[in-house]
Amino acid sequence: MRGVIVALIAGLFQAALVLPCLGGELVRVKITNLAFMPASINVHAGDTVEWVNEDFIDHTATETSGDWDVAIPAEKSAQLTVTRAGTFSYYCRVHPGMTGTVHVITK
Ligand SMILES: [Cu+2]
Repeated sequence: MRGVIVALIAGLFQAALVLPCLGGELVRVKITNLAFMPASINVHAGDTVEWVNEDFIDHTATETSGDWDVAIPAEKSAQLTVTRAGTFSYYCRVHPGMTGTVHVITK
């Protein structure tokens, strides 16, 4: 019994340590008809951006200065957790006319 209580307390303590890291929100960007919707989003550092590709073709979300490059296969979604504050412009490598911006502010 005592072992169970110790394990419980240890579990709670661990959760308290881990939870602040999981506090980020999920912010969705839809891709439809060769466009990021919305094209511009505001998020907090620690949030996760999820691109949901509703097109039948592959896209990417490629940061202009090479900070990140996310492949988003046809009819699939892909996620990126942003950690650094700043304004990040991105485009699709396959369709350079597709552009978007992620504004990341600190919490
Ligand atoms: Cu594309």
